Amino acid sequence: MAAPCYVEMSRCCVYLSKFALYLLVLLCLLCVKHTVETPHVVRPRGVPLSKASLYDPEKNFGCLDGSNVIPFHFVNDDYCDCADGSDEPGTSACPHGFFHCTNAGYIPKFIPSSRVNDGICDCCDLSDEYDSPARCINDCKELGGHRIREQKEKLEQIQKGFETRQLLAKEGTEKKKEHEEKLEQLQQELQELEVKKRELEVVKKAAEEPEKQAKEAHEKNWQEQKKQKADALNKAGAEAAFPVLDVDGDGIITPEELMVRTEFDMNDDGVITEEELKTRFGDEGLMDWDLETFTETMWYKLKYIYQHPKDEEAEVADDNDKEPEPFSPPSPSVDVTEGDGDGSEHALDEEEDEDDDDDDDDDFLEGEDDDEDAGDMDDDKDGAKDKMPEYETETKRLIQVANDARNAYEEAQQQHQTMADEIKNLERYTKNYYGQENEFLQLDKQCFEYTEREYIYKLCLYDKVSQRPKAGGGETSLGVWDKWLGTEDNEFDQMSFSDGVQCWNGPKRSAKVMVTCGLENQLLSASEPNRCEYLFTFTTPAVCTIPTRTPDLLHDEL
Ligand code: MAN
Repeated sequence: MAAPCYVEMSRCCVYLSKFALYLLVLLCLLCVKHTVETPHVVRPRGVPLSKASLYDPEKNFGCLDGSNVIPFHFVNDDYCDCADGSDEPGTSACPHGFFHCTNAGYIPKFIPSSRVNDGICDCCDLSDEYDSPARCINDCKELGGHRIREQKEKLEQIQKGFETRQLLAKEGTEKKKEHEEKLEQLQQELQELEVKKRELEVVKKAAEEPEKQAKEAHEKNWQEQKKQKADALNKAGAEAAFPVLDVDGDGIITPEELMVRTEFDMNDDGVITEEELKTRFGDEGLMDWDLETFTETMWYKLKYIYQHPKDEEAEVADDNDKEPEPFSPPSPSVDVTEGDGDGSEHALDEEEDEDDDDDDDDDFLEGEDDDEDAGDMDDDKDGAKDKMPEYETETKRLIQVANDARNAYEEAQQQHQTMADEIKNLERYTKNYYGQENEFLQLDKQCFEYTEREYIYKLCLYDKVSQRPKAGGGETSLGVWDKWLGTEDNEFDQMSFSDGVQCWNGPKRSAKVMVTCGLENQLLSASEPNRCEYLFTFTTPAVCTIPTRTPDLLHDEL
């Protein structure tokens, strides 16, 4: 590169007298091309404004790294005297030096000294190519204008985001207050409800005891009636069968008389042996019976096999091939369903039995025939399942009182549960941190999705993060809400979610969400930088703050 005239002059200065030196330096200072960078602050070429004071033409120059002290006219003489290149800020003489472009109207910058006058314009103000054939246009103003427009747009965005954040904060604070008041009120009500619930439980227990007793008494009475009825039916059956079986009419049924009954013939050979009687009826089959003992004992064994003559006739008329039907005794002469005369019990009615599937609600008021036992077999045989009579008026009243007490208690219990759930839900607003001004409260539990190549990711703030395959399939938990991971400058820098589904042969899944200012709440990206560790970016106006410093370029360096 051709050395400029001032360099030659500088080199000569070394050999001239002190006077001549100062004179020359003065002349050099007058050379605009050599030293004056801007009309405002005089400083050697390539020196930034911030370091101008270190280059005092009235003094020797101390290399900025302290490596040397040289006469000031050695500065920018195209000869490298300082190890850090600070004596040659405006030439390419020093390998480690830097040239500063002021780039008035745009961004000032440093370039390596080697790029000075290398034929390529690195500075938009062209100051790096002051002695080169490079033909460039100074476009600093245009670039600066463009940048200012960009900065303004950015500022407007930040301003808008900040306004939304202020709105979020306002609404969040109102909501928080609302939640706190509601929580306090519900906690108070819950205490009152607990007292009420305990009282209602006492009332319920007090009402259930007499109800239980009355129902048990009623049921006991009913069981007794059923037994009486069964006994009566049994007696009637025995009395009807006895004269038939007592063939000689002497008042005693003997084994020989039983042997004439074909229905007792086990092997259908027409002959009934003692052995057959014994097999059918045990030892009793070989004993003699009068009416009383027959009714009490033998009839029970015999009645299911015995065929009354009337039945036999009907059978013959009906169908000879049919299997013999068991004996149906005539109805007892005593109407056992009759109550104690106060009209509170209703007569048994087969039709009513068909309504056995009464509503549960009525079960308290109407008896249920759910207690059939062996003693009721007579009834069963007839298909006449008796239904327990209605409860008496007083019992009904006691049941009603107990029902009301139960309902009131259950209602209080239900209210208690609902209230406890609501309290639990509201308590999360006191546990979670939504910011000094509650700017994040409105985002609580709000969910956002991001779809990438393989998965659909879902982020629910203060709740969970999950992943589900795009092709279909279940959700995998990538973590539940853990905490904010803040920095000194930004408490809402990242969200942390942990304790997700365990990775096969690996850790439990976890996720971090980087949060930045944006006009919309939006999940912008999702990735898995390490296996089962997920990274998201999320924008929200909730973190948009007005910068304390306006962007640099709005203030150009003088
Ligand atoms: C699933 C997904 C992936 C994860 C693997 C680990 O395929 O949850 O994100 O890397 O499991 O086995």
